[in-house]
Amino acid sequence: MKYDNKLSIIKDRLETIKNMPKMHDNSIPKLLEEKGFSRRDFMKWSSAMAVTMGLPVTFAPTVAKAAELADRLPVIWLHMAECTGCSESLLRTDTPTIDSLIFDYISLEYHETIMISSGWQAEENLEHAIEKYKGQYILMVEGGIPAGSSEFYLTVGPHGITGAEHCRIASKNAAAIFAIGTCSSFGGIQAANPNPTNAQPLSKITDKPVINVPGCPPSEKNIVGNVLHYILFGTLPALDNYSRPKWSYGLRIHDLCERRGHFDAGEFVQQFGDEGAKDGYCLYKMGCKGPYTFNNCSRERFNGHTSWPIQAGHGCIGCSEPDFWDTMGPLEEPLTDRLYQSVFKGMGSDATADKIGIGVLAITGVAIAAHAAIGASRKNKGDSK
Ligand code: FSX
Ligand code: SF4
Ligand code: F3S
Repeated sequence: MKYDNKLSIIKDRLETIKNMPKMHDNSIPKLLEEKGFSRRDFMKWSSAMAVTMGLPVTFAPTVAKAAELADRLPVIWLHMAECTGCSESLLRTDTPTIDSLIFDYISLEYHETIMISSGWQAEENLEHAIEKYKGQYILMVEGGIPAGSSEFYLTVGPHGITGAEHCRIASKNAAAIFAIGTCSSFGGIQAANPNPTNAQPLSKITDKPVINVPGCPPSEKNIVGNVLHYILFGTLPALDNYSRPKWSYGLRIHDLCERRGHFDAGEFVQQFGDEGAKDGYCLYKMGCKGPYTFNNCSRERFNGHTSWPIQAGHGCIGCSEPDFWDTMGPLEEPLTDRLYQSVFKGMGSDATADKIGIGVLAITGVAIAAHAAIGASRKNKGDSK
């Protein structure tokens, strides 16, 4: 019943989008076919996307339809202070491929990394896209944004407009705004202490609602999934208290980690390259921050579901959490009681339930540390690992 209702809302919305002008002559099934993907591959991808977004697999045909309409919604993508890893993550999208998705299908009206134009022409393209698609375009911003009296640290284009001003102008008439990556969502590495350029998250620059899609970088599934989610629903998804969509950031890395059984059994890697590492033991003692980090990497992985940090043998560094550069270091050591102190230091009498939740998580972290120590001492008794 719950989903019947959703489905009829989505059907109406897709019908409306269908009546919007097409940006391309070709259809996505045809483009995919030309690139060697069968209809079956496309439907498989649509099923996977539906499940990723927390929808029943029966929504696959609806997700496929939404993907087919992805050229109706123009996207403007701005770059601020960052490494371009977020764009790279999208360009590595498994299916649809980089070509079919970016160049051939999603109507990417402006993207400084991949567009051909530069200088005055690029500026004009941006102004034109903002004007032409007023109230219709999706704005995606990558990177932290120098703000206040430090705005001048980031200027864009021949007019020397600041990045913050670009964001303010572009966000004004956007239909939906996504902060792509941890830098845009929370400030990122340039906002790490002492934050010399006063880099800020996008949500501090615009007063319009921003959906955060953090990760350094976020996975291609979370970027594409959020576009599809917007096409399907046209409304803000359910968000956590850091404005992250719950469908992608609702669980901790630790909850679905493939090494979790080893954690529970107290089997830990003690040193990179040791026997435990070869046997896929838990990386907690090597500094894994999976117990404190909310993201879906353990379920979705990267690069076409090929691998992810923990599978590759390094702990999670907590890259989708606010201020992780300051609060999750050193990267290759457990946090033990340090997070516990820092969380409670910042918690005044106005602490929200979510902050308390994090406090509880931190206490869990201490328990985890104790568990890890106990597990290791047990293990170490008869085992040199
Ligand atoms: Fe880089 Fe994007 Fe990290 Fe930041 O990613 S991968 S520094 S989140 O803004 O380019
Ligand atoms: Fe996985 Fe890290 Fe949790 Fe170990 S501590 S189970 S490696 S997320
Ligand atoms: Fe980042 Fe941890 Fe995933 S480091 S990519 S949130 S496994």
